[in-house]
Amino acid sequence: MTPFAKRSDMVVHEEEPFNAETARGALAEASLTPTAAFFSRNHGPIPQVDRSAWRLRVDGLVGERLSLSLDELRERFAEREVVATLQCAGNRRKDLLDVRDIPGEAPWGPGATGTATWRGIALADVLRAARPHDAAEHVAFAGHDVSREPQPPEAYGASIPRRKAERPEVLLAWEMNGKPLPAVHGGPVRVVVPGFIGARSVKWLERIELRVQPWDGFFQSTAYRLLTPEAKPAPGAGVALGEVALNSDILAPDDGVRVASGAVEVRGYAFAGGERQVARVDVSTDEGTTWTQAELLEDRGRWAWRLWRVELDLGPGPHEIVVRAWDSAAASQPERPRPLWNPKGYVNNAWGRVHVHADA
Ligand SMILES: Nc1nc2c(c(=O)[nH]1)N[C@H]1C(S)=C(S)[C@@H](COP(=O)(O)O)O[C@H]1N2
Ligand SMILES: [Mo]
Repeated sequence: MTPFAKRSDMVVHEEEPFNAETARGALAEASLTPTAAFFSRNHGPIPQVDRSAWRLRVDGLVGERLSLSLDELRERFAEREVVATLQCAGNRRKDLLDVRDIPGEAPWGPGATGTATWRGIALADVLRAARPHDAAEHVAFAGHDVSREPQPPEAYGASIPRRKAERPEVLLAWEMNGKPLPAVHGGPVRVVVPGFIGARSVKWLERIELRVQPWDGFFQSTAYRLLTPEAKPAPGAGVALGEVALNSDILAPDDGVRVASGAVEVRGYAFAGGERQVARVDVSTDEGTTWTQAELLEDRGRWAWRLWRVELDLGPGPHEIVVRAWDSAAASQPERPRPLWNPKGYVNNAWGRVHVHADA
């Protein structure tokens, strides 16, 4: 049995702390990922937080410090719902590992991403009540769970720029897909930062701190930063990851399968990240010499990925199918993972690629 009420088709990378990704085929099934199939990325043990005793504190550079229970948050602030894609910066790391080893990081495949309906309140409304000082440029989130990755161990935390934190789409969420947020996804309350890497959507939220500088904990200062290939992770080294880079992948048919030759339906996702939108998705079976445009499926709003489909005519024999997306800034994806390799294995957004064999 897969723990945390997850489906048995999850790809479990680690039992403790629990780390599991969605199977490629399961992602292709629907534009909203069922909670039981949604990936879970944890840097420490899942804490059990008592809902009735839980309080959210807001402090740092504020005119008024707050300490609010779940009921008080519900009463004081208007509820909001956002459909948003979460994508881990380590999504598709496996293809970087195939280039060069990345010790200590799990070989996440295509399924460290998913899209859900999140319900709660706007972080912006809570910040307004705390009256931030003008000097506060960053909003930090401290979680309850303690990770043993940093030495000494520390509670998980992260921050986002205040200009993003004050946007209406950033939520303090207590529901996922219409149900109370499960503990494994950060219940009772987590942050959801649409358009940003998953690591900024802090689970088991306990405290919000308004700051001049970004959060100085390990997961903001040292992890989740894009380093040059030669660099070693160190506080402040490299680029702190925020907005998700444009990405797309093929979800069906699965890599390595046999299909019947003739008309083959190919499906996948594309996600633009930041405030950009998916503009076009192209699929090729000849290494990108010629391309076929895919049909973009249901639009779930500006913070959600687009699933897409295209029908290809595959003759008998082996085929390599590749995909690339274009976003509203006319940016596209790099062809190969090799030049993207970095010491922690983040942001692999090379063309999606599967190999299939068409039977006569
Ligand atoms: N408190 C806390 N928040 C966290 C994490 C964590 O380990 N602890 N992992 C982060 C990372 S790296 C990702 S990708 C997302 C994953 O969210 P999920 O487990 O709900 O899919 O949560 C983020 N928030
Ligand atoms: Mo992540």
